Parts: sequence; structure tokens; C-alpha cells
Amino acid sequence: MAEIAAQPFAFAFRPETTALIVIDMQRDFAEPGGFGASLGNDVSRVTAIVPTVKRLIEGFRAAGLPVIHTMECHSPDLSDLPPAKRDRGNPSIRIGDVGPMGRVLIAGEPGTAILDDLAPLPGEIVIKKPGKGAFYATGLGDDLKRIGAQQLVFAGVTTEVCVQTTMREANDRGYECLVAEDATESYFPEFKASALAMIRAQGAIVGWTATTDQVLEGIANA
Ligand code: TIU
Repeated sequence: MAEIAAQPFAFAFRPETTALIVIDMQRDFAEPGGFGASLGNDVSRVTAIVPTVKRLIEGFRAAGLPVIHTMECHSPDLSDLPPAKRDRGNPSIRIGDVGPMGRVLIAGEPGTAILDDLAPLPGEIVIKKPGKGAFYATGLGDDLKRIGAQQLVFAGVTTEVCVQTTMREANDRGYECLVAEDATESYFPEFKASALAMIRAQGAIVGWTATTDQVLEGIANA
């Protein structure tokens, strides 16, 4: 059985049932003027992981393994945006308001797009999600059953919000989950470190973590 060297112990890697899920690598989280910045965050940490995420995506593509992309976004009529989400906190602009990159986190707006360097290829699954988790109110569960995925590798942003929420949803649904440590990022380095530690604690209670190099080595050796 192939393995990925991982924490807290080796991750059994079955290429034929493994997919990569890239969470929310959108301009709204990575560029000034977007949703992430509207919450008061410095988005440069997100931009810094783009080359690593790209390397991971390209490794999966080269091996013929599925790459799934998610986008946090809402319909233009805001029918899938609960007031509890829109009204949260004290952002400079709220979801649905017009910002420098169009309406914030609204499907089809320039700011909602996935970063050019990480753009999905034709035929790759793209999940539009109104929540932080990618299973809530989406077809992701059906898509994963259709392609026969059982192990999921996660990348994207932010580690403790959308990545961790989706990973926990997946773990409860019976998927074996691994997050690529250097292909995920948070606006808060201490939250990233804590989220990764929580995920792999207690004997991989929610999942495994490994570096992008370790994941790519696992693919190369499978
Ligand atoms: N604010 C924050 O850290 N994250 C989000 O709002 N969404 C995602 O993580 N994608």
C-alpha cells in the first residue's frame, strides 16, 4: 500500500480513490479590496501560498487525479445569504455590497473569481458554496460519490475557517482527510498552527497533515 509521510502517522494513499479539494482560492480572500480585507485582514499571507497550491494542483493533474475547486459565494438576490452571516461583525463592506472588485462574494463578480494562477481546467468540478463548509447546500457529496473518492487532500484558505469546516464535514461523512500544511493559510498564523495541531491530535481525530512535498512524493511513489 502506498503511503504519504504525514503527521501524526503515515496516511494510506490509494490514488484511484483520492481527490484534491482546493478551498476558496478566490480574489476576495487574496487581494486588497475583497471580502478578506473588508474584515480587516492583511491578505498577503494568502497570496504567498499561491505557488505552493499551484504545485500541488499540477501534481494531481499530472498523475490524472481529480482536482475539485470551491468558491465561497452567494446568488445576486442574496436568497442563500442568512442575515446572521451578512450582519456578522463590523466589516468595511458587507457581502453583496459593491466594492472595488464588484459585489463582495457574489457569484459571477470579478472579486469572486478563483485566482488566475489556480484557475480550474475545463472538466474539473467547481463547487459554489454559501457556507464555510463545502458540503452544506452543495452537490459536493454527490460529486465525490460519483467519482468514487474516499481520501481527500485539502489545500486553500483559510485554514481554521473554510478548510477546517469542510474537513470536519468530510471526516464525519467517512472520508480520510489530509491537509497540505504549506498549501493552506490563515490571516492569523497562530490560528493556522492551532488548527493543524487540533486536526492531527488524538491519533488523527479529524485527519492528517503533511507538506506539499510529502504529498507529491507519495504520488510519485504510488
Ligand atoms: N474570514 C475567513 O477567515 N474565512 C472566510 O470567511 N472564508 C473562508 O475561509 N474561505
